Amino acid sequence: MMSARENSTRELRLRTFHLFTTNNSEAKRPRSSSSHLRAGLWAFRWTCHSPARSRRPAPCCRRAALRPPSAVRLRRCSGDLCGERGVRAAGPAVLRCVVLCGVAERELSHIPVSAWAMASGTALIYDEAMTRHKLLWNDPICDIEVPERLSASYEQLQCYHLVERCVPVPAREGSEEEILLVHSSEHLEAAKSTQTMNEEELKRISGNYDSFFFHPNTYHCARLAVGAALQLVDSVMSGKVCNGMALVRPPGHHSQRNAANGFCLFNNVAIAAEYAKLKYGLQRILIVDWDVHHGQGTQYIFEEDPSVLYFSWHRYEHQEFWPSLKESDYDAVGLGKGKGFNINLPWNKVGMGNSDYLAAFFHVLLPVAFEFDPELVLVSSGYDSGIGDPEGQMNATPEVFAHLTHFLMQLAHGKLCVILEGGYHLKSLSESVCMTVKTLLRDPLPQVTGEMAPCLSAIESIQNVRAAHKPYWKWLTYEDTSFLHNLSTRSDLPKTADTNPCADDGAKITDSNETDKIERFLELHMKNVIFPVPPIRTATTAELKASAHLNTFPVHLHVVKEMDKNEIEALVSDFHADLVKTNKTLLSLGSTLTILDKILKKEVCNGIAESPAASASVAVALRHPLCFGLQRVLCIFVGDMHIIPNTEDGKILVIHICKEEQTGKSSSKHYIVLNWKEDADGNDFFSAVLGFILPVAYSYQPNLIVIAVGPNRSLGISGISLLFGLLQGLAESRILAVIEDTDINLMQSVAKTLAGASVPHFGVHVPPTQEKVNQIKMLRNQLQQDWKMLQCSVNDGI
Ligand code: Q9C
Ligand code: ZN
Repeated sequence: MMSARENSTRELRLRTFHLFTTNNSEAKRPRSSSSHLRAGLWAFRWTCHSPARSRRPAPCCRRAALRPPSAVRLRRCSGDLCGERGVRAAGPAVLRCVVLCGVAERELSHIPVSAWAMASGTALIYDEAMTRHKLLWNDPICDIEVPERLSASYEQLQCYHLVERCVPVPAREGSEEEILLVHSSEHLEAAKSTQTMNEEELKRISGNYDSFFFHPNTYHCARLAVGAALQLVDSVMSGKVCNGMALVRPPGHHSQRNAANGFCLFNNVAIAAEYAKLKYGLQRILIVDWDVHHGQGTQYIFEEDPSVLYFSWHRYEHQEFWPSLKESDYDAVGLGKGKGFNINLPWNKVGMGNSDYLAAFFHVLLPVAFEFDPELVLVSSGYDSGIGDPEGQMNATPEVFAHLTHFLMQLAHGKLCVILEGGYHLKSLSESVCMTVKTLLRDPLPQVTGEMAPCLSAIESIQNVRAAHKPYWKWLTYEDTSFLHNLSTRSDLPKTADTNPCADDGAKITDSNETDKIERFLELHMKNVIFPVPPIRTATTAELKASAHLNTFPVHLHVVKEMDKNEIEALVSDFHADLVKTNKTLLSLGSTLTILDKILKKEVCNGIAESPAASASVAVALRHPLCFGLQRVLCIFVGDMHIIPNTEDGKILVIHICKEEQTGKSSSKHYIVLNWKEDADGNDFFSAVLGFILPVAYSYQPNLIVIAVGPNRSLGISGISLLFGLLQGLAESRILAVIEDTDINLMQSVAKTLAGASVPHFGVHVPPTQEKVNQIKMLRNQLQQDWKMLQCSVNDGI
């Protein structure tokens, strides 16, 4: 282990030197006086484990101006380098040094926030050239796929200052060879031949396909769209960035081996997946298609391929909605070797909203995805599933896409490529794009709005897809899953044939009023949703930093000032002399309260405190006036916790995870006991986090989360880190960790996760035992009336 790390440091040093020398054409060696070098050295120091024994730190490193303004900025480096991946891990950090070197010298004197943010590594691909494909004639079916979809999204990104925080990556044309990875040469030639056609010919050939239009620029744009997706895959797989988004037109997911379809010419995401398999030898790729249409093109391409797991939810309405295919239903699970690797979640009603989408993630996609354990995640990112879209007619608001993105960032070490598909309400589309990119950049997430309860029809669809996939996925083994044949939506099917609201002019006028109304709604809504990001990510104390060896830890942790004993005593005295028994407890309580204070004042997002008596610390903190203004605090207790706060007024919800032997207590609405002992041979906790803890937490919508780890904990480091990683989506990321544990590795891992590193890899996934599943089932039955996001079937308790 040590030698791998040393190796990695050495390699990093060599490669860094190499980059300096090749990056600067005038000087063959790094100039010690150059700001480039200083910035590079800075990055080097922080990204490698060397505490600069041999060299004194450059004086500039000590200057505030050259420090990253928050832990956020360099955390990816830490994630990669602190992992147990040895030499291989050197790549990303080195490449990030290049990014830093790319900052112009004059900017370095007061380095802008954006420059440091680049180091966190989110690629953005946008090329105006892709706006040059457009509809030349009248066609009410295709007229929504406009160039402004791209430009409006980009302008909104500029508005939020997100563009400058991303790494700009140029698009390129996908080569013919690359297109042929998925498409037939007949299809390629047909597309190529349209470049020189006149309008009449274009119109004629467009008529050969369902819902497609050609423009003389279409072929070029479609090749750029393919190339953009491949550039994104290369940027992520090479470690240049950890994630990214490509804004492309035309979209891709309806396109098939031999046909254009549904505004799509080449299947950008499918080509990206084949390319990633070929070029990087990937064996497991997850494609998440959250566009409101079924990506039947993608389904056909990977139907028999177990190396690509395809998930799509889509407006279906019992096959009434386009493309109206039998094979878009939940029972299309894949073919041959690919059985189980195609997951369709059909929506049989319009108006699906935030809670329906979250329920689909909790009860279908995420557990499958964690069990699949992808090496790369691609998103067919259509925003026609968002509110106001004329095609989708759904109700999900932009911030839900932040949450969907955040969940997917917990997979594949954060390797996530988001590629645009549909989205036809310009305001809804561009706000949703912004929420996605903001999340990729690791800003804290806004709270999801709306009632947290999936609708009946959504639950029915979720139940059926779970039943269909039970034979293929271990986590479903002991779950009760039976098919539901009499769906509640069967009766309200339209009786008349006319389901197209665009058919008469009256409908069009109503539509445009509706569009304006949603636009005004979103203008206001986003003002309520977007909030200022605290300047510092993670707070901790000096003792902790030293004891957990966080000094050499590359993530920048903010050390809070210690209080002296008198100060703390004054602070604590009135309430709880009873709880605070030792001096040591008192001191640690001081730090806990200081960190909590900073979280609540929004000076930091989250913090980590060590305590010799975690349950006492938490009890005191929660009774402190600081917490009086909070409506809902979610407390997750792991291990033995002797003092349980009073949960009667509903302002505190406790989930207590402990070994089974130790408790006879029973669960109630605000005090939930989860007896869980992680399997020694593998990780089974993810199913409890995804299927139980997250649904309860999202139903509750806390303003603050306290996670306390006491003695005798029954979870391993990876389980606890997963909990931290996933719960960061809630409470605007306000998480206080209080840890009573001498396990330095746990401290480090929690600190890293809070600071924004991707969650560490879990052990082998093992299915939870029947006993464990039964416990979850019982809790679900008991609590799903109170915490409605737990609902995933209509059989019992509803
Ligand atoms: N009555 C994407 O969102 N609608 N494509 C056809 C025919 C086509 C959507 C309606 C919708 C295509 C990428
Ligand atoms: Zn779509």
